[in-house]
Amino acid sequence: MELIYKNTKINLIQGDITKQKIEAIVNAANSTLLGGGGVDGAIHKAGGPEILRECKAIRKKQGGCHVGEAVITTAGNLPSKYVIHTVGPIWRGGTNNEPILLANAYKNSLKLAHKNNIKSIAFPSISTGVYGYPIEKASIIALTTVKNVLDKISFKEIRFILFSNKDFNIYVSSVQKVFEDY
Ligand code: AR6
Repeated sequence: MELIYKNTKINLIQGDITKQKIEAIVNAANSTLLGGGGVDGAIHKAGGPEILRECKAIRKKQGGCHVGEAVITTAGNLPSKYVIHTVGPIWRGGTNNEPILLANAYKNSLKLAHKNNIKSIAFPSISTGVYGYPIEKASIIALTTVKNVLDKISFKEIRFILFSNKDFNIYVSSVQKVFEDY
């Protein structure tokens, strides 16, 4: 599914983020930046050791990555040029600042992309796997945050890569809610 908002193409695709031919992909990492399961594991596996090497260098310099923040590395053997690693919040019932922290993860990833002159970027559904964030709520935050950023910064394309058909359908219905007035 595709729509245009303020000159930026927003695309929802069911698929594997490691297969995307796009300037930058976003990783749903953890604060250690040392890899893990889910999309993080898939990115490191497909991208090769260069990504972990750069993550370790960032750890040395700044001690990892806080929840809601983002860092950038090479994409190694992936078809992209960069991986932006961000850390979403762990869902703890929703009253522990989870919505703001999740919005920050999207916002800071986009700001870092802009700083690096990246025009096209693909996101997975951050925090909705191992970290347990309910995807209906998370998708509204993801899309609202992107919409708010696009009111200030323009990109060529922002792609959401949803791993399952169920997740894809939830994002499609959230797009209709968030962009209904558009
Ligand atoms: N392409 C696109 N989406 C994927 C892929 C893929 N190849 N693989 C999984 N997903 P998760 P989180 C989806 O658990 O909840 C890691 O261990 C998945 O179906 O990867 O932010 C990190 O190291 C789900 O919808 O990330 C952290 O410790 C979404 O990606 C922790 O998990 C996010 O699920 C982060 O948890």
